[in-house]
Amino acid sequence: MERHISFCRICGPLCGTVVDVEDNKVVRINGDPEHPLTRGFTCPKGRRYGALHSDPGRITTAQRRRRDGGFEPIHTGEATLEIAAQLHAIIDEHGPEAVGIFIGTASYTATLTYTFGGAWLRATGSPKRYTTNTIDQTAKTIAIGRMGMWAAGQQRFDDSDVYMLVGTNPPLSLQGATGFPIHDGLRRVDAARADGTKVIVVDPRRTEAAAHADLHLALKPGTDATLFAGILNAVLSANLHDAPFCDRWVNGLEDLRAAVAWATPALVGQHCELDPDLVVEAAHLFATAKKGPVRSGTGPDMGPHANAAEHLIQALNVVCGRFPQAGDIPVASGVLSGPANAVAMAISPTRFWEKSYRMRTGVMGLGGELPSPAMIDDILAPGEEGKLRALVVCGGNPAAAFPGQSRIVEALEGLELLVTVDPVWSETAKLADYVIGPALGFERWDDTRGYEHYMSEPFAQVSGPVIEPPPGVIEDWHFYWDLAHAMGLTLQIGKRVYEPGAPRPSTLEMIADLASKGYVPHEEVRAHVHGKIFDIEPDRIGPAPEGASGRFELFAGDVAQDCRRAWDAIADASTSTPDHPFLLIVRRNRDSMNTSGRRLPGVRPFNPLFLHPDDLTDLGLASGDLVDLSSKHGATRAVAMPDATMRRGDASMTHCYGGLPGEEDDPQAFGTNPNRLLSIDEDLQTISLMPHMSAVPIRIAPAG
Ligand SMILES: Nc1nc2c(c(=O)[nH]1)N[C@H]1C(S)=C(S)[C@@H](COP(=O)(O)OP(=O)(O)OC[C@H]3O[C@@H](n4cnc5c(=O)[nH]c(N)nc54)[C@H](O)[C@@H]3O)O[C@H]1N2
Ligand SMILES: Nc1nc2c(c(=O)[nH]1)N[C@H]1C(S)=C(S)[C@@H](COP(=O)(O)OP(=O)(O)OC[C@H]3O[C@@H](n4cnc5c(=O)[nH]c(N)nc54)[C@H](O)[C@@H]3O)O[C@H]1N2
Ligand code: SF4
Ligand SMILES: [Mo]
Repeated sequence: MERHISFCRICGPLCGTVVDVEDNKVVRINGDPEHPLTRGFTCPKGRRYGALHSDPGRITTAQRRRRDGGFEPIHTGEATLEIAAQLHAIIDEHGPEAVGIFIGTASYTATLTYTFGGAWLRATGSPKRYTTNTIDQTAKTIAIGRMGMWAAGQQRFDDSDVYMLVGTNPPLSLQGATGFPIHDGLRRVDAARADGTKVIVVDPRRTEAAAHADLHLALKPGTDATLFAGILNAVLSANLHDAPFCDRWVNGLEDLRAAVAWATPALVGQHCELDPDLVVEAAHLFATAKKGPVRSGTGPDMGPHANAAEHLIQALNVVCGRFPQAGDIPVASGVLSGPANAVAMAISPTRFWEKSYRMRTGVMGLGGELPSPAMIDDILAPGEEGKLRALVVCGGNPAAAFPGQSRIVEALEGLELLVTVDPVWSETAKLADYVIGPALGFERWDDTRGYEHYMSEPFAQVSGPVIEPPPGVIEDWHFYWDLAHAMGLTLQIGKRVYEPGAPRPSTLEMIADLASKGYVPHEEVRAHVHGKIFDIEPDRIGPAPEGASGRFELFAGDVAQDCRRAWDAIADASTSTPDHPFLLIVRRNRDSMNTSGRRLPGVRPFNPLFLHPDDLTDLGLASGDLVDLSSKHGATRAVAMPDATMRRGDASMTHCYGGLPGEEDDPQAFGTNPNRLLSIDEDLQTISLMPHMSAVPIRIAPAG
């Protein structure tokens, strides 16, 4: 048996692992106690990641769809040539807009995939770049586009004396984007609290984060836009905002003040189902602190009024001036990515979508990408000009992850060519014309550069293959490289230009090259197998250049309409209806990372519908009973279970379980896809087309 030190590639924390290998097979994975950040921690799916490598159902060579609908194995090189020829023919006949890419979640942990996927798409000349962003947290991007942003990013947790989290549960999702500590996070949070830092959590559920908070606002789901109007009103009417910051960097303070004046604690408490005193207490605790931001996750962004909610959440940071200043340490240490050259100044809103590519359906692009919900009509809407005909998916599973599952399935089936790069027979792979089997994490070189901005310390690690990949698989980025070569396309990454036929660098050479601006040489990082917190002094945030004229716009243009619509709807209590009395909200579980891991041996193969124990009893249900769920968009079946952290009247369930419509449905064996209760056509946000995915009215009944 050989023992290797490595790190897990399933999700953002990139936990340190000790990997035992026998006969080229991973037989055991334990947490690496010498990893300076994760110190021995792993989660259930991480400990079973080895099983994915040796899964008998793994796609170990390319697969091609036969005329009869089944698949046949094909040499990966041959498949690539056939795909290249078909893409070439489609572009020749219809132009580059006919081809597109969908970048899924697993494109991020393979260090080179995202970069090369983007380079390949650019080389085709196509603007059709779809990502998960627009079924995740686009309201943040829209808020930036309408309000502006701070060039130096956000304040660090370690520098904060208050930290407010809205609709995110980092102790479980381990999503580092909120700046809340994810490595040994709860211990660090408790230590900071013992030192006086106040943590405020806004979440309908008493999550792990809420259980470690000083103040928990268990609001009614979908009412964040009203809660934050109330918090802003409480801050502004007590003049607790940062007036010098607002004078220097902010427009529209008086407009915002007037717009939220209606949001008294009493009204807000009533609409959000909260004690009015809590609203005032949260506002005062936040605004009277010296440093520390409000940061949010998927909860408010998947809600019915995401754009309004996220705008008002971000507005609280702006009015309280909660941004790092010259001399502060930036959030990201950048061991491998190098200095961020951040300066302390506002950047005015750009409404970038107005200058973006316009789709044939009239939908606006969002800078470098298109709203994923618009992909359905891009494929299916009548008319030939500008239509999407061929799609390459990598590290994603849109057939399971998109709201309104039957619509995405219909769209994917309407393509002339669907290619996916996936190690397993995902729902999307089952619909594809070609499936390419990729090398997995323990079979390739990766470094931590892509996730450095989530790490609170100047940490870096590089890890190489610990087992040989099956002969028929290729690395994700090799697929794009080979495809470009076969299509005669030149790949460009920064100043690097790779003509077709250029010798391909090794993965290690490539990742080292991309890290060449780092503070520490790649070889030096490599020498520390467990990874290391480097003793570097990252560049401090610089002062604003003289005459910096950027300003936030707090309440301009269509923001007012979005907010009024949200406030009116919440006041009408139209977030739940007599026909659909429960509100379905999102959550994550430890067993899976979206669809990744949900079928690994030893993890729970299904996603329960969690209810408050009293709601379960009132419905005449016991733990484990089957329930029929319905919404105004669709119906499905699930396994009900009690969860005392729930509010009464809410139901929560994680996503991306179940199979394709029409496949044998067995909620106990495969789980449930809540996307069948959602729509990708109705109740979309303005601009981003973000669907309504949380706080969704549903009916729950014992299975009949
Ligand atoms: N184990 C595991 N980890 C994951 C993932 C996974 O599938 N499994 N997925 C990864 C991905 S892709 C992402 S984007 C991140 C997401 O990371 P997070 O955003 O932290 O995800 P959640 O833990 O679901 O937290 C969302 C919270 O929002 C709350 N919520 C629901 N509706 C509302 C609402 O209307 N208002 C408010 N204020 N809160 C609400 C829910 O109760 C829940 O606690 O997690 C990543 N990490
Ligand atoms: N109802 C509901 N729907 C949701 C959400 C929700 O909260 N509720 N969350 C949304 C969010 S935040 C997101 S990000 C999306 C997720 O949407 P996607 O990113 O499309 O879904 P994943 O399941 O993460 O897709 C990962 C795929 O990559 C494959 N894979 C694993 N390892 C590798 C690898 O090394 N290389 C390659 N090429 N492939 C690999 C996996 O088998 C899987 O098929 O779902 C969204 N959908
Ligand atoms: S899957 Fe688990 S072990 Fe792997 S990086 Fe994520 S949290 Fe860590
Ligand atoms: Mo996500």
